[in-house]
Amino acid sequence: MRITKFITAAAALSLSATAFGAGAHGHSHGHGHGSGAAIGEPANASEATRTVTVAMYDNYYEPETIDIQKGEVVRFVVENHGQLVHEFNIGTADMHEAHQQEMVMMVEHGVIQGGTINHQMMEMDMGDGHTMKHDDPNSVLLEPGQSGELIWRFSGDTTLEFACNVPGHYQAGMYGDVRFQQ
Ligand SMILES: [Cu+2]
Repeated sequence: MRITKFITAAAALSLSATAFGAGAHGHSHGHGHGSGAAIGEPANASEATRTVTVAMYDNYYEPETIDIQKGEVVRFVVENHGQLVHEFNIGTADMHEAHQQEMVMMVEHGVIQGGTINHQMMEMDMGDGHTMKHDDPNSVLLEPGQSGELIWRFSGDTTLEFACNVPGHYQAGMYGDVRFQQ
């Protein structure tokens, strides 16, 4: 009992220390102030000037590179043609790395099992008011045969990749470059 309490306190302490450090030095990865503007932001379909279709396979994208104008609003139609659950996520390499750790937990808790997403498990309270819900505005997570949409306004201020953060997929090469045009 005492040990459990100690671990909880230590974890809380290291968490807040991390948060403080991140804020103080301005390194936030998608959840803090400022970073949203750097990677861009979600937009409305009516603002999009073109549609880009992205096909997902096991484990790669088609196309592998997407050319974007700075400030452009693009409507992505994402189709999962594979046998596994895949994600289309727009972010920096650091953001993808952080998100991969979250997705390892989703697999460990049975939220993602090969080709299926357990939505019931996703809604479950993990004990501290947090759920395994996957509702990041810069990401779509799809089962085989599903398709989804993501409308994104690109700022062009930072180097971006699109990536699948389902465990092992990024490592297998499931990412591509966003190439900004001058
Ligand atoms: Cu994938």
